[in-house]
Amino acid sequence: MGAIEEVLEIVKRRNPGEKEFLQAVAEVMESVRPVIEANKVYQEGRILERIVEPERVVLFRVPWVDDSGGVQVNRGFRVQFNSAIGPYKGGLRFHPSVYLGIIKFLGFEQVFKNSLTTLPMGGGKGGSDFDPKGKSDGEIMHFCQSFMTELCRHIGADCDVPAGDIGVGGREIGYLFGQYKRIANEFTGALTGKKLKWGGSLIRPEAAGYGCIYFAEEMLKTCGESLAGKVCAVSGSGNVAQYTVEKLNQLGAKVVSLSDSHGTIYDEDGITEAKLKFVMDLKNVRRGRIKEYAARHNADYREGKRPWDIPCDCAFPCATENEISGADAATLLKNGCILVSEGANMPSDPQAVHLFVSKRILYGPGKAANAGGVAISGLEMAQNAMRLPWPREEVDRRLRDIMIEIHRQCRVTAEQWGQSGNYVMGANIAGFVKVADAMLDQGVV
Ligand code: NDP
Ligand code: 2IT
Repeated sequence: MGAIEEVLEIVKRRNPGEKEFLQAVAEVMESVRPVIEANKVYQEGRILERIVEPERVVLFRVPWVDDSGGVQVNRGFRVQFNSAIGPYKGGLRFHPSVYLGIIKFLGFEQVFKNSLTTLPMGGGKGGSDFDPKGKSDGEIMHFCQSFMTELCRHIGADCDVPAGDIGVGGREIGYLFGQYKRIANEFTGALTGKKLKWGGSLIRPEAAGYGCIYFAEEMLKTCGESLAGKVCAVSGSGNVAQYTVEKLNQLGAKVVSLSDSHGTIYDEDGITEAKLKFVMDLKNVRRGRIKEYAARHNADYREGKRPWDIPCDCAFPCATENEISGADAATLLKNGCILVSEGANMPSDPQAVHLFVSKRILYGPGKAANAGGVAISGLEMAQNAMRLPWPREEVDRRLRDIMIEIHRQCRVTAEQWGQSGNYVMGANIAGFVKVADAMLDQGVV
């Protein structure tokens, strides 16, 4: 058995039932195969066996009291995956589907994503199976305070810095930060995604979506194309989807879809700036369903459906993992889609990834294309440490430069390993080598 197969066997045996984690590991292992075969030092240092094992997993009880006085109990997680190149860094996800396998897949992806950003950040992820849907502000606050009461002993500005992800935005980061500050008795950058008036960074809310589009622009430039005039399908309607649409509009593209966990809207006339404002109010303030958009703006609503059968030039999955199946990918290709840039983490299943890569479309995997979010979190950490905020233009310029650099690393690395244009290989190998070399330098730890 080869080194890669052996590691995959160990991972399967040690992590039974954690299918998203196994999926993420299998993809990275397949990509780094030639690097491992060409560099005996990685095998001698058992880098693969070490890199698939989180440095620390914290699992805890989160008890809280709901509005009717009932006691509720959720599970909290923080997976501190790898600190070879910096403090653990990565978001928190509050969603009923959360279990250890989801947090481990996200933490594992984060290790390589953070490595690609060029900033000194290790990888981690956390969250809870708490469902924020239908909860009052008070219930969200009580839950966040209980969650942080335990989490606070495991994090810190130089140790582990959480941020948002699905179900965790500015409101939740506020409650979490308030409780952290109260218990730790210090105002430090132990969380990112903070609001502007109390330590946040300009452009952080926009960063994942804008970055995903900057990455798409770079991919299109390699064949002399641009986003102007392109018909674009976007999934999701949360933080990443909203700013993906905003940037696409600014660049002259036409966005025709958005979705949520209940269904998809198809607006052939395009989701203009004014219509996007409606979506932001609907999702961020009123916390309603995307279905309302259809009635208000005379668009199609497709209950229970995803956007991938809508004809488009470019697709931007910005909702969740495995939201593009092999069959969806085939439909996108049949309809002439030439580019997929992933705002979400691992939104394409392995069959979809295989199709995109083998048909040689411009396919930007999440760990490269959505790295703008965590990159600006890294810049928020820098600003907090300096106690100096940077202007909007400066942060946006740095975001663009970072996305250009990630794109360059992917291209050059893929080329170097004889896989020209394969952004999956490029991202996985470039992300891996930096972390693996740091692990070798630091000995067997
Ligand atoms: P939000 O909570 O703001 O929005 C999530 C969106 O995805 C909502 O529209 C939600 O619908 C939909 N969604 C969530 N789960 C499912 C599901 N199981 N099936 C269908 N739709 C679903 O999260 P974000 O926008 O922050 O995150 C979206 C994706 O981007 C995630 O994969 C996340 O990991 C990734 N990401 C986020 C970054 C960030 O900084 N926030 C950075 C990089 C990546 P509904 O409202 O019905 O639940
Ligand atoms: O998946 C991700 O990169 C995020 N949710 C953002 C993490 C962060 O620390 O900003």
